[in-house]
Amino acid sequence: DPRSSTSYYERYHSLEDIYFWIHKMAQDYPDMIKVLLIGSSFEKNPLYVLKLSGRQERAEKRAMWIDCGIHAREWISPAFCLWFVQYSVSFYTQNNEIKEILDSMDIYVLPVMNPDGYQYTWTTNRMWRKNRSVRQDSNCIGTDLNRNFDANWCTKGASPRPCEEIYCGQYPESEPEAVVVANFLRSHKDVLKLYLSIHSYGQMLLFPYACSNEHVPNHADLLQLVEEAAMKIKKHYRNIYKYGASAETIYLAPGGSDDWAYNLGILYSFTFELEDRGRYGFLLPPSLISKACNEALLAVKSVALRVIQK
Ligand code: ING
Ligand code: ZN
Repeated sequence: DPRSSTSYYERYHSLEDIYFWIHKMAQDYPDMIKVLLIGSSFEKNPLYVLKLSGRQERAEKRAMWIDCGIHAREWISPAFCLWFVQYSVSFYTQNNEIKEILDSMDIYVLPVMNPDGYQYTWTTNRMWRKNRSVRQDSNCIGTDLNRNFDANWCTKGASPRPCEEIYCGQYPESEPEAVVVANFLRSHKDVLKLYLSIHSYGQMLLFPYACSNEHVPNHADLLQLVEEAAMKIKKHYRNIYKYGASAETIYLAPGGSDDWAYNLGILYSFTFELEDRGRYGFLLPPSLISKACNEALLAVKSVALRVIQK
């Protein structure tokens, strides 16, 4: 069993390995983990969600969502989803914070939202970002899934040209991966209180809007949550994370999943950009996985606990 070595989570894993891990985790923790097949990618790779639940059943249980691997080359992102699931099930009894979170909210984790692209970064091109969808009217492949959601779709900060890295697709939700996620979020919107999307790199804790320079109505509230999370990271890991509304902290980016989730009514919606700040960029070495994941874990727990208190 590869997972009996603690270093399983300090390495990157192929898509095939991750699929194996998903089923093994569900077998090993049948009381806390259910596997949901929510759809499939352009190349028909399955999109699995792990539903994590605490052992204490409470009435009126809310839920949160975490997706990883929207962008193929951001390998630390799926590594974080694996790290998070493992942490949740193995520290549930020992860590009061994760217990409180899991007893209050079901956690839906999508470890690899862009499986085709992720696989392609393992076999062919390590720096691939988009999915791998093919169009009849262009030789270029792939749509940026984080420009394909219906939030000021394909305005400034996205491109209508299929050969570009930030290609928005033919229309909002033209891509199977985006539709599958959007449908899942739509059908669970009454229970979902928190949406998290994990990217790299840049060390930033971001919230809507990315698609406009407007401030959202609960801007101050969201700012307070990410400021607190960034302070905790600074204190525990002596590392600096920027935080704020995406458009003013990183750049204008229409069609992103967190803006769309926010507009759907999930008013605590975030995108976290994990380590680093550019030294290794997307090629973060395995020896830095644990620090990157522990920082992100601290931020996720901090934000989730605040949302529970609301
Ligand atoms: N960054 C994100 C991107 O898709 C972002 C930034 C955040 C866009 C929130 C939209 C919404 O460009 C990376 N690294 O992918
Ligand atoms: Zn990204």
